[in-house]
Amino acid sequence: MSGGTSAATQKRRISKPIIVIVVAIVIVSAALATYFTLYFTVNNSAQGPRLREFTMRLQEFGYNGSSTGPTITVKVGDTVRIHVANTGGLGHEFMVVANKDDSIQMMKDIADKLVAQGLNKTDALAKYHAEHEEMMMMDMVAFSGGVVSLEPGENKTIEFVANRAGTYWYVCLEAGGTFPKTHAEMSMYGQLQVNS
Ligand SMILES: [Cu+2]
Repeated sequence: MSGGTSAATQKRRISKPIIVIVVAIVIVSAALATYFTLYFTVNNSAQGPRLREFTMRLQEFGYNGSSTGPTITVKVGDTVRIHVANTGGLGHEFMVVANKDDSIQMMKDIADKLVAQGLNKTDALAKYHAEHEEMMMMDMVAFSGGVVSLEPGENKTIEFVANRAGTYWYVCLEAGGTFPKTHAEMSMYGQLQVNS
């Protein structure tokens, strides 16, 4: 008789923890479902800042196999990460500027000045390069971090925060192989649209 009682007690002792475990699993599952629903809602929201990634292959003279590059469209506050590869045979750069025509004109003026000085092409190009570096250090680049120079075969990544709305441009103002013309004058540019 005592044997039967102890078996029933054992049954009750086993079933209680099982109920606790099942309830715990249900609570944890509900919490996880809520968390992931919220997580994806927040991350897919068009309102908040996002990380936007792009790939640009640079070659003579353009991007991803075309002449002028594709328009990059982002929103104010987005972090823009661009994987840049130089698949061409010349040195190139990827630089985001506020005004394409002003930037080209600035470098054209420098090139013309060096030509007028009667320097040979190698010396002129070296001086052009030095002056261009100086421009890049100053305020030619529209967003901090929005510039990179690449030798043939190099891959680099740039990242910047598009913190102001407007129409910007990416250009290559290198002049190797084209001096006194810049690569931008050979269609090496594209638009960056930052929407508010
Ligand atoms: Cu170039």
